[in-house]
Amino acid sequence: MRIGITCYPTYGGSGVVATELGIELAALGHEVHFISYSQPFRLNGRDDGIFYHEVPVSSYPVFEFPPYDLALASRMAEVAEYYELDLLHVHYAIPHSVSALLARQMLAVRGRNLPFVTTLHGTDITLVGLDRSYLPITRYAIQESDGVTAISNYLREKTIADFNVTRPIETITNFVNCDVYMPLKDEAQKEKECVRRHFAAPDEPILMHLSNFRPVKRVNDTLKVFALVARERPAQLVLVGDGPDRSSAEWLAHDLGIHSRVHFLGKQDRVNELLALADLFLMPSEMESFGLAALEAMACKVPTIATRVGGVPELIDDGVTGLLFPVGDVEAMAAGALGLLNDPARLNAMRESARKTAQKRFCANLVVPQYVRFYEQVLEASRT
Ligand code: GMT
Repeated sequence: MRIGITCYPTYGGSGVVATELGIELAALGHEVHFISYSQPFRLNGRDDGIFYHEVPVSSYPVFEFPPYDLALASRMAEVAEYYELDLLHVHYAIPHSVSALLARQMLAVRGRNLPFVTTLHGTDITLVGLDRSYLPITRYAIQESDGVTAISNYLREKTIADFNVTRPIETITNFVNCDVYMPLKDEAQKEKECVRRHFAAPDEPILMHLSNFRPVKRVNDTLKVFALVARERPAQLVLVGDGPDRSSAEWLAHDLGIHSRVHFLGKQDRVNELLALADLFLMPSEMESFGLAALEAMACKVPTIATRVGGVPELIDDGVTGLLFPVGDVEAMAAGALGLLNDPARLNAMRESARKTAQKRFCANLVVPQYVRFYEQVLEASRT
């Protein structure tokens, strides 16, 4: 198949899923065309079967807001025609599904069929999509998509309830490549120890957080949990990523007196190598429709201390592959983390279960074929 993929190319889970999906599809022999305003950050631009098409957005003095969604629709139609795409797959409904709808209509009048699949990721439904200025058009584009998927049952049900969507929505969960996200192999152990030494002494556990540092991630709760843990035993906290809440988190680390134990790494490539250094992952989010970062940690054999929100319970089995707590209950999260760190046998059992769950339920080689089957169904239906 020739598949066009559109996503937000910068830091963020939906862009990561879209990019990883494109890479996996290309590895299966499909031709993948990314159409976006910049190259998705996990692509290196030289992968076989993967092409990148930039969307130029002209700015004129008359435009207070340059219309990216229109430029995207034009480019989608152009790329689809030139490269004979079979379908488009857009990640994050706003505005991508609206642009895809326009592209489909532009080609339809020229007698060309271009079905599109919309994958819902999270705040496109739970936050932005519910804003009155976006809700009607988002609902329309979801309803008019040729196929719609959601990354968890939670998000699927939320979309049906809040958007009054009557068309079918299929749950296809997020996935992880378990050969890339994995505990470091023995031969890599020495190097791991070497990198680990940057952050922690051999007997100090490393707690890790990875996000785009937006308010929904409650990064300050990560620091508060860690401060309570560090009061009881030596430990280090590694924070990966960047975003609007980074500076307040840095100040809080200072105010809590833990800054010498907290490492802000900013945006990083190859997060798989960092995750594999951690003993516990912290994800105290206000909301997660899935929680991709926790899955990536699980695949690296790292259990997560998380909040019981959205689709997280579909990913983390409380007490088996991680621990779940109410949002904001930093004391309970710290007690949970300490309980595990002080009980190596229990922590090890949880580490094993985390990896096994990632492999058995969320591995790319199980989930990506579900997308391929879904594309085939959409193509079949769009021909009739
Ligand atoms: O909806 C968002 O916040 C944006 C999106 C992103 O691009 O980071 O995150 C969502 O999609 C991820 C990938 O499918 C999920 O793992 C995240 O749980 C989800 N975020 C939220 O629901 C807050």
